[in-house]
Amino acid sequence: MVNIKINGKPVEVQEGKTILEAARENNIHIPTLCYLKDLNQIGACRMCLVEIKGARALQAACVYPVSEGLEIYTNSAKVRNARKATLELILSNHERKCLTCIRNRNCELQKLCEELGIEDIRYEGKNIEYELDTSSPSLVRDNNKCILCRRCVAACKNQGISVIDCVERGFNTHIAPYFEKPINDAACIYCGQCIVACPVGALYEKNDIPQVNEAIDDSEKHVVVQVAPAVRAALGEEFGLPIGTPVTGKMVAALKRLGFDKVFDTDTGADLTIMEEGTEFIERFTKGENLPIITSCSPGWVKYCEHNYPEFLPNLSTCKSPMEMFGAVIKSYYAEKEGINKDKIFSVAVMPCTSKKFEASRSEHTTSGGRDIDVSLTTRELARMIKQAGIDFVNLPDEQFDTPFGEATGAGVIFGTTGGVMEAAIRTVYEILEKKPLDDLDVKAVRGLDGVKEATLKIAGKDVKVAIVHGTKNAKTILEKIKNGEKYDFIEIMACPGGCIHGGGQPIVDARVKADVDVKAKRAEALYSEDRNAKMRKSHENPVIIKLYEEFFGEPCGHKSHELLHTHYVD
Ligand code: HC0
Ligand code: SF4
Repeated sequence: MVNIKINGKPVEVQEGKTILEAARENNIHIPTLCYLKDLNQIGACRMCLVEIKGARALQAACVYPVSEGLEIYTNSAKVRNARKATLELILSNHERKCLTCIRNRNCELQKLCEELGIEDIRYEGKNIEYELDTSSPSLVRDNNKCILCRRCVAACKNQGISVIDCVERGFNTHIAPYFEKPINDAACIYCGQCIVACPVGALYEKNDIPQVNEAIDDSEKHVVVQVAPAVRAALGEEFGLPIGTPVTGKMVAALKRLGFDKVFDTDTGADLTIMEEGTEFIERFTKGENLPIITSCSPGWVKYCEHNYPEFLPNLSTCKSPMEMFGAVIKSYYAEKEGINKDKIFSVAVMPCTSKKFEASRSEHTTSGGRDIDVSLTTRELARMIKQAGIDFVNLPDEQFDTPFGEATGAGVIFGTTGGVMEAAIRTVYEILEKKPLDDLDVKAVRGLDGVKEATLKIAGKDVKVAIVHGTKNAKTILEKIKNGEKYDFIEIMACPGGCIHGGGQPIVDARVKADVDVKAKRAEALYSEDRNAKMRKSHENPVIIKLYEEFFGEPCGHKSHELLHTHYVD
C-alpha cells in the first residue's frame, strides 16, 4: 500500500493502481473517454488529466501509477480548463447531429459535454467528410462521428481479429479496415464488439426496423418473431432496469403489443438443437470419427473459422443454429400445421448479435425456398421499436410465449451464456447414454468466465474431454492446441466474450459503469436464475420437442432433420 493525497485528503491505495482507479475507489470522479477497463488504457484522449504536485505537466490519470507521497488534484482550475479545451477541440471536427444520432442520450461524448459545462462551440474546425461504410450485412461505420478513441480497435484486437486500425497521420488520422477496404471485404466476423465498445455513434448495426414494420402493417403477412435467450437478460437495461434483470414476460408482452402475430422463444429452437447436436455427438463419439465436434451456432465464430482455420470446418457440428433451425421449422412444420402458406410468413428473430444478420443472409439457410429468417434484429433495435411504439415497458404485465411452441427448458435459456450449450448438451447426452437421470443438473465444471475452460467428464464409463471457449482470440488458443496434438471430444465456441449475453447487439453500457460492474456475470446470472426456476431443465423432456419429432421429424438426425436442420459450411 502507498499513502497519497487526492484533493488534499490522505488515502491509502494499493501499489500498482492508477490514479484513476485510486480516485474511483475513493468516490472521486475523473472524466474519461478513451478509457475502457482492461481493453483500452492508453491515455490518448486527455480527458482524465489531473494535476500532480511538483510535476511540470498535467498527467493522464488512467495510465499514471500511484506512488508514495503523490499529491493529486482532480478538480483544479488548471485541470478543468485543460479538459474543457480538449473536449472543445474534439467537438470542433465532430459531426454534431446529436438529435438524429443513433446514440442520442446514450453517448459518452454528449455526457461529457454536460458534465464539463460546454456552453458553446468555440472552435469550428475543418471537417473531413467520410462516406459511410455500409458494405456489411451487419454493421455500419460512420467516421464522421468517430472521435479516434481507439476503443473499437482495442475491442477488435481483443477478439484476435484486428481488421480495423488507425490509418494516416495528424488531422487525416481515421479508423479503417486494412488497405482502406470496405469492411465487408476484410475478414471482419461482424461480432459487433467494436460497436459495444464505441462511446459515440461511429459504429452501429444495420437498421432493419423498417422492413419489420412494413411486414407488420401488411395484412397479407403472417409475422412471427422468435427471441434469443440472451435478449431477456439485457433488454430491461434499455428501460432503466438494473443490469441482470430478467424480463422474459414483459418482453413477450411488448412483442405482442408491437403487432407480431406469434411470439416464439428461440430457447425452443435451442432444445431442438440439443436433440440434433447431442445425437450427432453420440454418433461421432461412438465411432471415434471427426472429433472434436465443435459447435457452430455462433455465426461470428463460423466466419472466423472460415477465414482463419478452414481445416477445422469438417469438425463443425452440421447442426444449424437454434435461430436457423427454428426458422426452418416455422416455414415448414408450423406453416403446414397452421395451414398458412409459407410464402406469406415473415419470420423475424431478435438476437443479441449483429452477426446473426449475416447468418440470416447466408445461402445455407434457405430451405424454404427463400430466406428462412427474413430479418434478424438486435436487442437494441427491439428496444427502439418498443420506445417508438410508446409502450410502457417497465409496467407491462408478464405474458407467455405462443403455442404451438410455448414451452422451452432451462437448458435452452442457458445457451445465451458461455458454457450453456455444453451444459445443455451434457444434461441430455448423459441421460441418453447412462439411461438414468443426472444427479446434479448444475454442471459447474463448464460455467464461469475464464476464456478457455476444460473438463473431463465420465459418461457411460468413458472419459469425455470438453472445452468451452468464448471470444475468438481464445478460439485460436484452443485450435492451436489441437494442432499441437491435444485431444478433445466436444468443444463449444462462442465468438463474443461471455457468449451471447455480451453480444454486439446488446444494450451498450457506459464505460464508467463497466469499470465497476461485471456486466457479463450479471447477465449470465439472469439466465442461470431462469434455468434454476424452470419447470423443465432438460431439452429431451420438452413436450413441444417430443411432439415435433412424433408429428414431423421422426427421429433426431433422421432424413427430414438433415434436410431442414443441418448444413455444411465449406471452404
Ligand atoms: Fe445466442 Fe443461440 S445462444 S447464438 O448466443 O446456439 O445470438 O442468446 O439465440 O441461434 O439459442 C445469439 C443468444 C442465440 C442461436 C440460441 C445458439
Ligand atoms: Fe472487429 Fe468484430 Fe468489429 Fe468486425 S465486428 S471490426 S471483427 S470487432
